[in-house]
Amino acid sequence: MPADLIKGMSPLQKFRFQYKPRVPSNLKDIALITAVPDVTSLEPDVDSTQKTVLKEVFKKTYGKPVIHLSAKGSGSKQDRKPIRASVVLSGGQAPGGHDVIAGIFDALRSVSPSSELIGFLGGPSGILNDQKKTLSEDIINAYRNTGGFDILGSGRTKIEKPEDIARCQEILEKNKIDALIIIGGDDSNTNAAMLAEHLNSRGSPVLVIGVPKTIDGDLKNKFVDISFGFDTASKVYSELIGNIAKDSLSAKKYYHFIRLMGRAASHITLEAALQTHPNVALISEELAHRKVTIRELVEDIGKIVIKRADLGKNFGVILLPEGLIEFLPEVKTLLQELNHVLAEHHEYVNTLRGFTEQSEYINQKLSRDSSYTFSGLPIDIQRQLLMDRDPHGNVQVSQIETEKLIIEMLETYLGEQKAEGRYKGKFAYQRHFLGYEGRCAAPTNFDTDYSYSLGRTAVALILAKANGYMTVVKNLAKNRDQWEALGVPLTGMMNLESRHGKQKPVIKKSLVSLDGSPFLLFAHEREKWALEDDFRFPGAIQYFGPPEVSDLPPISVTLETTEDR
Ligand code: FBP
Repeated sequence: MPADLIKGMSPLQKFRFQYKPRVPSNLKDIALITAVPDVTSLEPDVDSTQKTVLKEVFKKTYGKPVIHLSAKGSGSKQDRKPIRASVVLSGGQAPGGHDVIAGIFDALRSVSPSSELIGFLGGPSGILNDQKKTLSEDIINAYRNTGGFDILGSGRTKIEKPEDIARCQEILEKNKIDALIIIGGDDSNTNAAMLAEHLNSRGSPVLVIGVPKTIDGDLKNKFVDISFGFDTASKVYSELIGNIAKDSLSAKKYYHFIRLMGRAASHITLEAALQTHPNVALISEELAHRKVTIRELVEDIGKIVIKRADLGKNFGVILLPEGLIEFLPEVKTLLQELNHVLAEHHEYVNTLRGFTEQSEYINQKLSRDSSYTFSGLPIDIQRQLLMDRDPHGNVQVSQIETEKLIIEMLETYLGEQKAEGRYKGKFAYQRHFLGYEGRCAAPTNFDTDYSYSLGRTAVALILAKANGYMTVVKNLAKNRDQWEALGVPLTGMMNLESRHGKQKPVIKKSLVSLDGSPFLLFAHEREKWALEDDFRFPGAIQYFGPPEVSDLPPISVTLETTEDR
């Protein structure tokens, strides 16, 4: 048996280890970096009332300046003491996490070969339980340029209660750690800001730095072009959508409904639409803005299906974002009521046996309109809205099969149209959910270079004694040499939002902007895509070959950073 053929790693795995991430020029030599703070402090983009509250909450860390990193230092290593840094991966996996850690590790070693990097295991709970491992050169080398978060594991425990924040201080100080680097999304970075404030106000020397991670693309603002992981995940999905479109075009017998991950925001769906030109792509933010009901939405899709049938086309590709259901006005109201009822009556609800009893009880507590909406949803979806909650009580949108709901209602609508002689086609479908397929893919060259640069930036910020900062690498649509690394105070990205009925300071989530170039371009083209089958086939991620193929940034990032700013 030729067992050697399948022994060990795949050829790509082996070659990928040899890839040397490219970094912006101001990050090339850590010894040369000098931190240059802006002369003015960074104010968050909120009204004066919100600023007053933020100043009160973040007494020590509010109003710090942006820190620029200049490569014009002296190169002297005299006062470079070894650093003992720690790192934690928080939340959903995103391609590039291992490269952030490799970037931190290499930069620490270039500060001093005696520097150490401690990784907390299994996400933020690893800090609370003091579960950790020291990352050696061998461990790091085994994970360079690979997907996944398996070097340490990740988790969704939130460090926000005062006792958890105090416990973190205790663990970090007990372990003599100089800095904690939190790799996470908007919530984890919000908690990083709270921890930074706590440590500073208690006179602790430990620094906290956040790194922007999430495939969802909703952690971006005038400083952050995009979080790491978005590029790879959306490229994986776009490849698969292109393949499905080709199948649909060849067999001409199915409508493919493809639900895409991305939580509330539709950035992934929009990027995938720009990459592949589907017949229909639903953008939740637009539907919410137009206050489209489920019935109207189904009719809009149905009209396209009917027009295509008139052209002899009974097939197509329809993309929908996983958060869609939460944006439809009647479902949004229903969810708000459900959250309220569940919060108020959760102890009693937990004593009820099974879904039927629970839903009957809760239904009585809803308003007439919401009760009507709830009862009209398929049982599976009712169950998911009631029972599949994450540890924080949020609906787990990735578990809700919205496409099922739309397909069921579409079949009814098309049946009615057929009975009235307005539809002569045949409707057969396939359902897909693309999410977990993309979160741990081997990072693209873009994500590898970007993530590694973010890791190096974190160390440059530790050297600058920056506490409560996010690592930022800007100008991502340009060549790597023109990328620019800097540190931005986390409080400068905050606003107040209502959480569980209370106003809370949080890092502002970015939804798809209906005035932004990516959406406007999509809106301009979509009528043509609906009927003409102008599919685009991005193909598989290329790790080698011409830069025009292998180094491309996401289309939406190119559009936003070159035109919108
Ligand atoms: P983060 O916001 O933590 O980066 O997670 C992103 C995400 O992949 C979402 O797109 C998705 O809704 C969610 O995680 C799924 O969560 P889980 O991994 O717990 O199933």
